[in-house]
Amino acid sequence: LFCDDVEVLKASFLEMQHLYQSATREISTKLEILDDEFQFIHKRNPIHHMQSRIKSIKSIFEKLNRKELEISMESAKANLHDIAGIRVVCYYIEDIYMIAKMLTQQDDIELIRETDYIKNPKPNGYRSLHLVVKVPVFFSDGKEWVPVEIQIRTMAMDFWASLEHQLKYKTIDAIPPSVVRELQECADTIADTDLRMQRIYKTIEQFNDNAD
Ligand code: 0O2
Repeated sequence: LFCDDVEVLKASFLEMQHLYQSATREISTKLEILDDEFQFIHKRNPIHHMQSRIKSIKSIFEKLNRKELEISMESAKANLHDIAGIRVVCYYIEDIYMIAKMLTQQDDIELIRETDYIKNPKPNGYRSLHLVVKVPVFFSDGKEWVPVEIQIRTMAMDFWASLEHQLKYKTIDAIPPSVVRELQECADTIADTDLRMQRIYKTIEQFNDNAD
């Protein structure tokens, strides 16, 4: 690339970053409002914490390259749905579906794709609910619908995914089959514990309702 090309690329990346950051802020605010309302009504928060990130220019280009797509900002905008990402970590499994439903029901949100890796975990054991939604971002000269990938999972699912991600990143070679199996087993144990914790929560809730 020539110097001028690099400068043009940098400028268009900054513009794109601003666009996706604005979309992320909109979705985060919507989620915070839902979390606050739930706390007000039910006296507990469904969301433990949220993280958001904009994909770096390096990983955008790596992904385009991997998918054998044209390497340009236009191509990234047209082909990648996960330039902006929000991870929503919930307390219980049922909170995940409730948050997803309350968000996608809003009339300025367009649901593009839903992948349920909780009902259908990935072969390695990965679990999360993935949504791709589009949200309108308004600027001085018009509006643009911007896609955001939302990963919704429990704290337990997040614990597994974070460690597995780190292990994958640290392993130079392919992970040995025995370790793959052990990771799957850990994911199953964690999923089972998630269900047990939810049952405990329901029991306590019932107990409190009966005491009222
Ligand atoms: P990062 O750094 O987290 O962003 P797509 O090409 O996007 O249409 P893709 O890439 O198959 O389809 O999307 P998928 O599998 O639905 O979800 C991609 C993201 O989910 C990943 O982003 C991870 O964040 C997370 N994820 C998916 N599978 C796994 C897994 O097996 N383990 C862990 N730890 N996370 C997973 P990136 O871009 O890979 O990375």
